[in-house]
Amino acid sequence: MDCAQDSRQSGTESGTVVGEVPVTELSNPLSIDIDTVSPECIAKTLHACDKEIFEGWGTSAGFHDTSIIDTINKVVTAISDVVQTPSKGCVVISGCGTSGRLAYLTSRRFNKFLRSQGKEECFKYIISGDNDALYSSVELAEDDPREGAKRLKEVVEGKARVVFIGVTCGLSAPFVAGQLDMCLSDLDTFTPVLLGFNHTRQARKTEMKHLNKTFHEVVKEMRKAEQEEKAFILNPIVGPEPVAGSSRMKSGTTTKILLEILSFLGITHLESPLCLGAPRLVQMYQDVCETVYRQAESLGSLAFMAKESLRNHRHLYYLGCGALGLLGIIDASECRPTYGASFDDIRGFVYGGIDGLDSRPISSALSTDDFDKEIIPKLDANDTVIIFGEEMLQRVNQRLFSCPCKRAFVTFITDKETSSTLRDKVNNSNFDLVITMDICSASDFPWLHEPQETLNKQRDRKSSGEMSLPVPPNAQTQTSENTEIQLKSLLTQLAREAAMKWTVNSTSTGAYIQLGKVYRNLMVDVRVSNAKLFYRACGIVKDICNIEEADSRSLLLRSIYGTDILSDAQTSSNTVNHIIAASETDKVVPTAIVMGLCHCPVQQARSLLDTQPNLSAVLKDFQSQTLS
Ligand code: S6P
Repeated sequence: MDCAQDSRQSGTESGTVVGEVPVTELSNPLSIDIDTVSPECIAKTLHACDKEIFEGWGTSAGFHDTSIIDTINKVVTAISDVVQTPSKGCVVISGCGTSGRLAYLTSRRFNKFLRSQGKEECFKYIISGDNDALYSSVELAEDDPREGAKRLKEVVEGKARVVFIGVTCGLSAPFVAGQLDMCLSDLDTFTPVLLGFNHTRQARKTEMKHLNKTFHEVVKEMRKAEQEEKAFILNPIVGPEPVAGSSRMKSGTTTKILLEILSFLGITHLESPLCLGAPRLVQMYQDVCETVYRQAESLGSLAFMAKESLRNHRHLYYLGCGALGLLGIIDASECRPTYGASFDDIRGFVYGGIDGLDSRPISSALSTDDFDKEIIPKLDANDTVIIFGEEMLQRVNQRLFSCPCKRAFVTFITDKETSSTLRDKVNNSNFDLVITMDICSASDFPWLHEPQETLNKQRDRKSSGEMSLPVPPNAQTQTSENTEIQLKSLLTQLAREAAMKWTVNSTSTGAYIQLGKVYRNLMVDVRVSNAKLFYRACGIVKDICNIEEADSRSLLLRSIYGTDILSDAQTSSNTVNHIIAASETDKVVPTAIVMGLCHCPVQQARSLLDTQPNLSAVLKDFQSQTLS
C-alpha cells in the first residue's frame, strides 16, 4: 500500500461480506498492509483509520448523527441532575481493561475540576480487576458478571440517584453486563447508559456464567427501557481498528472523547457559561487529531526508536506529569495482552505517583521517583526514554541527561509564551528527537474571550438561523473570569490528553508492528487471557490458515495443551479452563498458525518459532514459497 491516504477508498460498511463479525473485531481495509510499510506510513495509516472516528464509517450512525447527538444530550441532562445533588447521587463509570482505565481517568479529571470549583466530587469509577488493572493486565476479571454487580453495589452505597455508564467497546464484557442487569432491575435508582461501538445486533450472544443470559439479551432489555428514556445506548460506529480487535486504539479514543463530552457538558450544563454543544467539542478533538498526525514523520521516528530498543531486548520508558504520565502507564500496560509483551518492555512513570484512586491501594512502583531510583542506574545505550510535556521536562532528574540512553521530548504546546522558554531549555538538553505539537488552536474557543456584546449579537444571529455554531443560550449570563479560566484550562487539558493518547498509541503500535507482532493487520501474538481473546485467537487462526472454525479451535487447543491428539477431557473442557492453561504457555496463537499452515506437529511448530520468533517473517517466507 502506498501509505494510507490511498486506501481511503474503502471506509464503507464494506462489510457486507463480513457477515456479522462485529465492527470492532473486523480487519480494517485501510490497514491491511500496515505490516509492510515504513514507520512514517504506519503513522499515516493510523491517521486514516482514526479519521473514521470523526468522518463516520459507511452509512452507519457516527458521531455527527442526530440520533447520537440526541442521546448524548439526554445523558447530559441525567448527569447534570445528579451533579446538582452530589450527596444523594453520583455518576459511576465502569469498564474492563482500557475501558476501565479511561473510566478512572475521566472520574479523576472531572472530580478535580469540581474540587477546583469548590464543589463536591460526584464521579466514581470501577475497573474490573481493581486498581492494579490500571497498570497491568488482569484480562480474566472481565468475564465475571457477579463481580461487576458486587463492585457496583459497593460503590453506590447510600446513593439514591445514579447515572451508571457501562463501557464495553465490543458490547461484550460480562463484568459490565452484570452491572447493567443490576441497574435494569432498579430503574428508580439507576439510569444505565451502555457505551460501545458495535451495532446492538452484534452484542455478544454467548451465554454468561452466573447471569444465565447473553449480552445481547441485556442489550434488548436496555432498548426496552430506552423507549421510556430510563436507559440509553450510545454506540456510534467508528469503523474497525487499525490492528484488528485492538480496541485500546480507536474505540479507546472514542470512549475517552465521549466520556469527556458527557462529563464536561453534564457539569457545565447548569451554569451554561459556554454552552458548547457536543458537535463543537467533537470538532476540538478532530482538530487535535489532525495536529498530531501532521507530524507523521516524527511519529514514525519515535516508533522506530522504540522498535530499536525492543529489538535489542532493551526498554522504552515514558515519563509525564498528571494525566500525561497516567496515559503513558496505560499505553504500556496494554502492550502485554495485545502483543504478548513483557511487563518491562515498555513502562510508564508519573510524577508524584498515581492519584485520584478510590480507597483500594496499588501495588507497583509507578512514580518518576521509582524511575530515578530503579531505572536510571541501569539505563544503557539501547534504552529509549521519552519525556512528555514541559512540566515533566522542568522536573526530570538531570542525571538522565548524562546517561547513555536515547532521549526524546514530546510537547503539546498550549500557549505561545511557554514555547520560547521551552525552546531554550530543549536546546540546552541533549535530545535525539524533539516533537512539538501545537494544539493551541484546537482548544481555543474564541467566545471564551469575546465581550458580552459580541456574544449577544452571535446569539441573535443564531436564532435568526445565520450561525451554525452553538453560542450561549442566554448571553446575559455573566461568567466569572475565574470560571472561564478554569474551563479554558480544562479544555486544554483534554486536548493535550487526546494528543498524548494518539502519540503513545502510535509509538507502541508502530514499534510492535515493526517487530513483526502483526501479520497483515492481525495481532498474531495476542495473549489468550479471556473469553473475548480466546474467540479472537480462533478467528485469527481461521483467517490466516483459511480453515473451518472447528479446525481452528482444534489447532488452538492443540497449541494450548501441547499435544497432537486432544483428549476428550481437553476438547470438552470449558473456555475458562482453556484460558487458564493458555496462560502457562507462550506463543499459543503463532504455534497454532504454524501448525495449520505447515501441517506439522506441535513440537515442530514450537521449534520453528524458537529459531525464527518473528511469526510475520515465518508467514511471509511461507507465503512466498507457496507462490513460487
Ligand atoms: C483492548 C484492551 C482490552 C479491552 C478490554 C475491554 O485493546 O487490551 O483490555 O480494553 O478487553 O474490552 P471492551 O470491549 O469490553 O471495552
